Amino acid sequence: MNNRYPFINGPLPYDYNALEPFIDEKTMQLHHDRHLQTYIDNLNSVIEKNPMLKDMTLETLLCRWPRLPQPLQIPVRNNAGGVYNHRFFFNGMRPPCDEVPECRLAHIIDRQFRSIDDFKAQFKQAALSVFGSGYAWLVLDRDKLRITTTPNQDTPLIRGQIPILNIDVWEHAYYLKHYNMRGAYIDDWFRVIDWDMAEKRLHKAFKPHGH
Ligand code: MN3
Repeated sequence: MNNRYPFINGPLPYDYNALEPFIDEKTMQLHHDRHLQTYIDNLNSVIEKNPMLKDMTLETLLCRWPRLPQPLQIPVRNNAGGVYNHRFFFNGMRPPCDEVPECRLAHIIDRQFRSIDDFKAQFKQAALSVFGSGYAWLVLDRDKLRITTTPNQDTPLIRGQIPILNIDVWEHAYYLKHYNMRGAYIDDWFRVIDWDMAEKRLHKAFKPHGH
C-alpha cells in the first residue's frame, strides 16, 4: 500500500460484490472509487502545493497536523484522515464468514469484554452513538483493547492508540442498502469483519514492545 505522496487508489482486496448480501456492490463501488478517490485527489493536491509535506508518511501527517502551519491543518487532518480511515476500513473486511477464529485477539476480547457477543454489543452501542459522521474503532491503548469513536475523518493515531478495526458510519457507507438504519448496517458489518487482518494488526502492534 503506498504510504507517501503521490497517493494512489489501489484496488480493493476483493471484488465490489464480495461482501454481498451484507454490504452491496453499488455502495462498495461508490465508496471506493468516488469517496476514497476524492480524499486521495485532495490530499495529493494539498501536498503538491506544499512540498514540505512530500516526504511524510500518511501516519506522520496524521500525528503532526496540529503542528503544521495553520492553513494546512484542516485540509491535512480531513484528507489524510479520509485516506487512512477508508483504506483501514476496506482492508478490514472480507467475504462473509460467521466464525471468529481461535486467535490471540479473540482470546483477549473474551478476557476483556467477557465474550465476543458482549464485545459486539458494546461496539454496536459505540457505533450508534456517533452523532453525525465518523467512525467506531477497536484500538490498542497502551496494552489494553478499547472501543472508541472519532468524529468526521479524525483518527485515533493522534491519541497514541493503535487501530485494530474500524467501521465507517458516515451515511454514504450504508444508505443505499440500509437507508437510515445504522444498527442493521453495523450488524451486517460484523459478518464481514476480516478477523485474520485484525489479528495481524494486533500482532504488529505488540511487536515493538517485544511481546
Ligand atoms: Mn466513507
